[in-house]
Amino acid sequence: MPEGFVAADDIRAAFSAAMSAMYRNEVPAYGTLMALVAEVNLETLSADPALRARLVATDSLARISEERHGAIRLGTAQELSMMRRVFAVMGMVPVGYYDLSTAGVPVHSTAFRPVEESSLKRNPFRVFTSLLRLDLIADEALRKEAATVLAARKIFTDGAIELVEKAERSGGLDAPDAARLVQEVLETFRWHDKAIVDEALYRRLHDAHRLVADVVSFRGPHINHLTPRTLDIDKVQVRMPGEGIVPKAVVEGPPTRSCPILLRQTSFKALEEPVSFIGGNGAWQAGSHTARFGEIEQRGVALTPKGRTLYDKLLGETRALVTPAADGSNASEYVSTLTSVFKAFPDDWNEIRRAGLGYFSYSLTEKGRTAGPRADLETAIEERLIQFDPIVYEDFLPVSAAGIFQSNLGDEVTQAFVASPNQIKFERDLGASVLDEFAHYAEIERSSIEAYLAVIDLTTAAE
Ligand code: OOG
Ligand code: NI
Repeated sequence: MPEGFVAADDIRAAFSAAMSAMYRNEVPAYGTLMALVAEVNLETLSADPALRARLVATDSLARISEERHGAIRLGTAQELSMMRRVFAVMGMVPVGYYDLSTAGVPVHSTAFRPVEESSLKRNPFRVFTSLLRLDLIADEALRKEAATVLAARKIFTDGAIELVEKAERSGGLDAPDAARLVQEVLETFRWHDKAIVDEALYRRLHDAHRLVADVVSFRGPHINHLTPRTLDIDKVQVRMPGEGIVPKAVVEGPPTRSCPILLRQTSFKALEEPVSFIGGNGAWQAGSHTARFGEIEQRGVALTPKGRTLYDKLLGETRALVTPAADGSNASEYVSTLTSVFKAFPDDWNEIRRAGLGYFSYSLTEKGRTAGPRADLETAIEERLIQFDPIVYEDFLPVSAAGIFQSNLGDEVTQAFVASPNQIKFERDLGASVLDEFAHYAEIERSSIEAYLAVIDLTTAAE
C-alpha cells in the first residue's frame, strides 16, 4: 500500500465502531443487549481462567464483546455491485453463497468479510448482505411497481461514490478521506422513518412478503441488526426477558456442546417502529414497520464438507421430529430433541479431527521443535510433537439465517417458494465471484501442515 494510506483493516474497524454507536443510539434495546453480553462475558471469564488465558494469548480479550457482524437487504444488482466496491475499500470480500428461497425468504446472500487471520484479529466485522429476488414474487404488476421504485432510489451519497472511486484509482485513502468515507457510508445504513411509498403500496408489498416491503419501501437498506460475540449464548438467552427484551423462541444452530461446532445464534425480536407513508397532498400518513433487532453469536470449529453433511442431516432429522414454533410453545422439546439427535456428532476434538469432520490448524510444540522425524502425523500428535487447534467458522448457516429472518419478519405462517439457487445470477449482479468457504478453510489447514512438514520430516509416512 502506498505511504500515507490508512490500512483497509483500520477503515473497517472505524466503520464498525461508528455503526455500533449509531445503532445503539437508534435502537436502545440493542444497547441493553450489549450491556447484558458484556456482563455475561465477564462472568464467564472469571469462572474460567483457562479461557481467559487463551483469549489473552490470542490477543482478543479487549475486543471480546465487540460486534462480529451486521446485516442488510438490497434491492438491485447496481446496489449490490456498488456495495461490493465499498466493502472492498474496508478489506471485506464476498464469501459464500446462501440461497434462502428454500426457507421461504425471497433473497439470496453473501457475507462480506475479511479473510486473512491478521485482519480477522484486528477487526472481524462482516456484513451479511442479501439481494431481494423479485423474480420469486408471483404478482407481475407488483413486481414491476417494486422494480420502478427501486430503480429510482439512490442509496449511496455522492461523497461515498467519489471516495470509493478515488480509493480504487489510487490504491487507498489517506486519513481524512478514510474518516470521510466512514461517515458517508454510514448514511447508507441509517434508518429512515419516512417511507418512499404510500400505505396502499406498502400493504401490497407486505402481503407479497414482509421482506419485500422492508426492502422496497425505504430510501436505503437500514442496518437491520448488529451481533456481538457472547461466551455463553444460553445464559444470555435466558436472561434477556429479565432485561425487558424478548428473545426469539430457540437458539439457532447446533446444541450446547463441549466442543462447539459452526455457529450458534439468537436474537431479540424486531421492534415495531413508527414510520410515515406518503399521503395525499404532500401529507404524511402515520403507520408502523417491523425490521430492526439485535442478535448474539457464539462460534465453533469450521466443518469439512463431510462434517457439514452430517450437521445438515442431524438438523434435518431434528426438525422432522420437532419444528420449533415461533411462540416458543415447544422450545424445550425442540432443544432436548436437538441434543439427543446430535449425540451422533462426536464431541471430542481428536475424534472430530480423525473422522475428518472439522478443519484444524497444526503447529509444532516446544518438544516438536527439537525432535527428529516421525513416521506419521498421528504418531507425532500422540507423542505431543504436533498440536492441533480448531479453525473457527467465520461464515453463516442458511437454515439459521432463515430462522433469524423469520422470527424478525413476524411469526405468521411462512410462505413456500420453490428452491431456486442461482449463484451464477447472483455473481453476475455482484460483479465478482464469491469465495468458496470450504476451499478457504481447507487452504488454512493445508498451509499449517506445510509449516510443520518443513521441520519434521514426515515424508517417510508416504513411503
Ligand atoms: C439476515 C439474517 C441472517 C445471520 O446471522 O444468520 C443473519 C437478515 O435478517 O437480513 O444475519
Ligand atoms: Ni445475523
